[in-house]
Amino acid sequence: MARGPDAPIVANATPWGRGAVAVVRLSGASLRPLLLQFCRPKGGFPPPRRARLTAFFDEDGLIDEGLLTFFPGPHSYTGEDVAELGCHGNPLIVERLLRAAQAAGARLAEPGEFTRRAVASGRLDLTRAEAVLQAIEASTPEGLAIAQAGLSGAVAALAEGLRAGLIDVCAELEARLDYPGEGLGFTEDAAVITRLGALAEEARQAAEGFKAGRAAVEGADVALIGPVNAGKSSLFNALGGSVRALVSPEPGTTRDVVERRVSLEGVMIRLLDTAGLRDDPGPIEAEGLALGQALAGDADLLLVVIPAHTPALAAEALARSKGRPRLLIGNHADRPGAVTQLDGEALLMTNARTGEGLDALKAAIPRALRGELPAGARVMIASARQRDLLYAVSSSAAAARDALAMGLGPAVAAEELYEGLSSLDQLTGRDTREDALDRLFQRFCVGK
Ligand SMILES: Nc1nc2c(ncn2[C@@H]2O[C@H](COP(=O)(O)OP(=O)(O)OP(=O)(O)O)[C@@H](O)[C@H]2O)c(=O)[nH]1
Ligand SMILES: [Mg+2]
Repeated sequence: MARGPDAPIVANATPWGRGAVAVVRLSGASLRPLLLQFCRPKGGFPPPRRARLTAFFDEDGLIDEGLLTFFPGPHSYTGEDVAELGCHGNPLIVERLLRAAQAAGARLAEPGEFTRRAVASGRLDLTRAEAVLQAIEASTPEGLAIAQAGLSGAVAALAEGLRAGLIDVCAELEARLDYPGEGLGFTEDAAVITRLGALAEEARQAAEGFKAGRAAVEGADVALIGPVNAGKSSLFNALGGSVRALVSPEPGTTRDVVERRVSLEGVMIRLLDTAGLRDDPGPIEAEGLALGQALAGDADLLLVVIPAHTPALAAEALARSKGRPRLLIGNHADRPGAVTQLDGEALLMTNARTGEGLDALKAAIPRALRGELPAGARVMIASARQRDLLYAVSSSAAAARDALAMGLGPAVAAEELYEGLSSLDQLTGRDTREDALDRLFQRFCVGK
């Protein structure tokens, strides 16, 4: 079977399961003869991009009757010939179709391979390829809007704008290097320094939006932790709006990790209730504790529930959550002697029994997940890869600015800017290193 970069590949493009229709997709250099081995379109091969009623066959006979649509390269998703076979949505049919395509010479696609080919052929830049993944993953309308902006080139345009700015300054610096004696006619240092500062700030602000973007696209995991009887399960029930976890005055009520989905201000949250911490847990409780700690270890935000009337009991939970994104909640706010701060840090006061303080908590959670955004900032990115590269661009521009300000000369500043340009190249995939591509595309589903 052909294994070259444009060898024919095939995959199921729709979710496995039963439905009105399923779509099997193929891509490759010249698909027509391959398709005609197992597709019999009624009235001849369909014209480009027009669906035609087609019988699909294998050696056992008719597989199904469906629609064949042919997208000749280079004006297709991948830039190669692409075919979509629409059939009835039954996994038995889809499997037979996949086997027939393989018998005709296609191989099963790797995850993300269709989109990877689109990048390789220049049909998509990397920021748009990431937006494809986000458009599939988005769990809120805000997330979908970010993905769609990325698809229509918002991140690519940001990168192009930064690139144009950096190249402009580079040209200016190179001119000084070429004609060192001629001070006249060149932009004053101060103006270049201001320009570089603005570029550094633009890249930094775009990077800062990552937390908010990721929360909107992927949602977030939030775990309740704290000592036994702090009121974790009571808050879990109150945040979710109905009783899902057992609540009792007996310490060690929760053993398993209980989870539910809660949407707070447009952020889709997987809320986890965990077993309470205490010194002498029984063997089953200890296992529950270990499980809870493992899951809480991966959470995006920890809600540390402190019994405000006996805050000393929360020492372990506080130590465990130190340095992690967390909110300190003072529950049992109604109890005599309830403290409202701990180590100088104000507690978010709640009474899980009456619901007091709950609205403030519901507002604080999405705020913590989104992070602080500069006023009026537009969130554009939801990819950690893009965030890291934008920070790199920002620090290159800032380093070039500082080099000029300290009088280190245009050569040093220009060197920094070339670094920044190389980060931008990685952002859009102009300079596409294989390992970065591998990491990106393995997150895709097969068939995309
Ligand atoms: N007075 C008062 N009682 C509360 C408050 N929150 C919870 N309780 C009570 O405290 C007891 C323990 O509550 P849970 O929600 O089961 O506590 P937990 O942290 O989940 O405990 P474990 O599962 O054992 O770790 C129950 O009797 C609750 O009704 C509160 O804010 N004020
Ligand atoms: Mg509990």
